[in-house]
Amino acid sequence: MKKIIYLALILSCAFIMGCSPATQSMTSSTTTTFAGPTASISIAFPVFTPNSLTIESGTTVIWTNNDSFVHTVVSETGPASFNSGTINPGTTFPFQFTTLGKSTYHCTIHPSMTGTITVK
Ligand SMILES: [Cu+2]
Repeated sequence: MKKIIYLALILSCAFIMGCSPATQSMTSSTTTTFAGPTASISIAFPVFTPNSLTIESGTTVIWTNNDSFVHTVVSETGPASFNSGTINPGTTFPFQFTTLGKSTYHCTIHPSMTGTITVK
């Protein structure tokens, strides 16, 4: 009986290790459906790609962290105000733009990472 418990322990340890973030694909992300058009921006140090994006009002911009580092997306100037908080590797931050004009943003962890969203 003790052997069975010991074996179960080994198996559960192997299972937990197999599920650790280090072995997960960094490109994995959840699929979410948004109303209206969407646009995608990739986050990978040291840049946002594209770092300059023009969209129509009502578009939801989805930033995806394709990096192995944590990043943020925080508005700087312009009509849109947003703060993603921490975006972990492999996760996304969506924000719908409804006000016309040009907004700038940056990553608070890497201030040299900047971008602009222009809503027409
Ligand atoms: Cu960053």
